[in-house]
Amino acid sequence: MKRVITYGTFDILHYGHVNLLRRAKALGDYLIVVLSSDEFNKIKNKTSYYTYEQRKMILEACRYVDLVIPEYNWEQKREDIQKYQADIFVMGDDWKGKFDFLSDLCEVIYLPRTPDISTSKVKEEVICKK
Ligand code: C2G
Repeated sequence: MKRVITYGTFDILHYGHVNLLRRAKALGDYLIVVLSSDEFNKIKNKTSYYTYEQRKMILEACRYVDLVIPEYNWEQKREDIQKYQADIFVMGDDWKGKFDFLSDLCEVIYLPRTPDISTSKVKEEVICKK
């Protein structure tokens, strides 16, 4: 049973996120998404449109996602990987290199980001179109 773990805010879930989740799941059998809490989003200077609970509910409806747990800080990854026995850590390649320090614990894979889509783009276009 190969376990995959990934992190993010996943606000206003879009096809770029789903592309990431689909490819991450395809690397193993079980996908854990560590979802940024509303408080951690503030630390990341991100204000999400949906609350943590709403973003969690939406992610749990995604066929590729097996478990959603909260991300409270930058430092919890090593502990999460050990606690959840993750074999593979996956992020989009905008993070390339940033999490190589985890490679003593598990395989670290960066997947190409889906071009031309982001939560901020959706917000701008939806808000501007009003
Ligand atoms: N992503 C992607 N293609 C896009 C947009 C996002 O592949 N067009 C990927 C990102 O690379 C990331 C995941 O989808 O792996 C979630 O993106 P965000 O919600 O923006 O996550 P981020 O704010 O980068 O949080 O501790 C790590 C942080 O929590 C990552």
